[in-house]
Amino acid sequence: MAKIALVTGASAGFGKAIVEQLIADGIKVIGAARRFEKLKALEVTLGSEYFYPLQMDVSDTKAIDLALAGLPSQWQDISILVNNAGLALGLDKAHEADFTNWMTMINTNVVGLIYLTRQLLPTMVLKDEGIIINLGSTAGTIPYPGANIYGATKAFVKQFSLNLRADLAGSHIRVSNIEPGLCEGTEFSSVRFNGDEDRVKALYQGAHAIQPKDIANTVTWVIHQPPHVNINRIEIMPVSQSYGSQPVSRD
Ligand code: 8X3
Repeated sequence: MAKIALVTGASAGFGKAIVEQLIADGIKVIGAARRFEKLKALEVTLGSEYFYPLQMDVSDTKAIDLALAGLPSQWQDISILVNNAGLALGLDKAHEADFTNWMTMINTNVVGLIYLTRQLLPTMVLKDEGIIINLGSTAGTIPYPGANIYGATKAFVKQFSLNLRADLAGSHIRVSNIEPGLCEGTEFSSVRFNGDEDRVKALYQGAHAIQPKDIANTVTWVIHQPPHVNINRIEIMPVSQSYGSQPVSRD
């Protein structure tokens, strides 16, 4: 029997690439996203035997409940959860940032992720089988100006992933946090910069950034580790990106 994965943010970017690669590996995938028409188009390409489109806004816990309750019985046995949905909004300093944007990031990157995990975890524990892969970010470890709440949500995701490992001690359920740095080929920066495509273009110019396929490769590599191996965290950057020195402001 093919395993069933649920991937959030499946309509584009990392999520879409992860869906495609999991299916190529023989895993059946429930692709969850807000934009149902994009999921339906994916279903046409991938086939309804292996792909189930699920309209779900992860920032809305009631929508998560409704979406899960409506899953056909043959799609309910989810043993792989890829918490990919997430976003950054703006790069403004904390004293200038839009508080609504902060709440949207918290509701999507944190509340949605923990709620969906909490909903699926009991069955995994009951069966003593499952893998949860969270999409964190280098921003969850490395501070930078303007990352304020985005980075904080990803720090939360990192620590939640590690704390899940602590809670699941003695079980065979695996948990990993994948932490990408600069990535292109997704809507991430366009969303962050509110559609300012010149700014997006400038960010990626000559950077040879990580591509969605690289993240999909990482996710499938994590899944295909032997059952006794847990990859706790993976920090992944393009070669062009590195660490910087700590700035010192002087009088
Ligand atoms: C994406 C990486 O550097 O834009 O999470 O925060 S970064």
